[in-house]
Amino acid sequence: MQENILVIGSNGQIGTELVIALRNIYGDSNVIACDLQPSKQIELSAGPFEVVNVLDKQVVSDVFKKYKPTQVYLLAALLSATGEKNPALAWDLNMNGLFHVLDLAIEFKTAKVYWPSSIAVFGPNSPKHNTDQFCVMDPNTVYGISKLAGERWCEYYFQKYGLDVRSIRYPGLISWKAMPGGGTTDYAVHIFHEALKNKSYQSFLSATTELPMMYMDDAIRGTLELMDAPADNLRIRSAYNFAGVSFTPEILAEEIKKHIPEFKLGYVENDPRQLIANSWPASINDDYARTDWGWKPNYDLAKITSDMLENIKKTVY
Ligand code: AKB
Repeated sequence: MQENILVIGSNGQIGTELVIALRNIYGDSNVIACDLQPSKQIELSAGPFEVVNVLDKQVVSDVFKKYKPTQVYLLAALLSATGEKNPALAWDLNMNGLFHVLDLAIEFKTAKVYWPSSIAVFGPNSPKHNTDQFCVMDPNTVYGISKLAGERWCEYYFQKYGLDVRSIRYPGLISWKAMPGGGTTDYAVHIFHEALKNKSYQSFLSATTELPMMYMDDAIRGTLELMDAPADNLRIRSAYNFAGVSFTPEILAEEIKKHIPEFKLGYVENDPRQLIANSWPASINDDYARTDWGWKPNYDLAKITSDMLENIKKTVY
């Protein structure tokens, strides 16, 4: 069967790499990138692009009508730090964007929908270590609240309407092709750029703040594996816990120093992102993903660090 795949939010950190990966599999013309404006990434200009504001349901509906997508990936969202600066917009975009896509997927009989959740669904009373799929969840950011509510709606649409919607709780994602925008885990990308440019970095998270992280190559592969998994194998229709590695700024700096011995890490105090990070787990239990669709990460911290430094050096500086 020919696939027609919409990626809404194609210019972001995940979208940029997902469009490239999907086009490699399904062909350039079968993957339609959609965002508020065309991408500056040359690689993304190989296939079709549509200007789409996911909050404008008529525009989204017109794109569904034009392409009759078999799969839709909805990535447009405001992340944790930006969401706290503009809670009303974060709630509106993260919730109504999702409703528009879920409702149109039913109307246009889209076979599969992908929507990302996040470790932000956990909160200060969730277990800190090896956090389970099912546990206390009391997110205290607008982003986390919207992701937890979105998960419940995804499961609701699956149960009530039979919509095949799939989701993952992403940890902080580390990548070099596109910068992250407005997250609490962004330090783990900025640090590589600053290490190469200035041999120093001021971290907005404290030395010992441990968070779950993952290399983008693993995240994209895991996402595509989940989307390819037989529906009957999937026990989770909210969003799967998904783990790569966990580390602190201090541990990451030690790894960078193996490549750049002069590298110095300093700390900015009282950054509002610290409070968000304090409310999130340090590590995640992803047994359901491993059992249901065979998830296994390939990148440990050493491999992430050498790959990031090598690629940023080659492409940016
Ligand atoms: C953020 O920091 O907001 C995101 C996330 C963990 O979902 N990277």
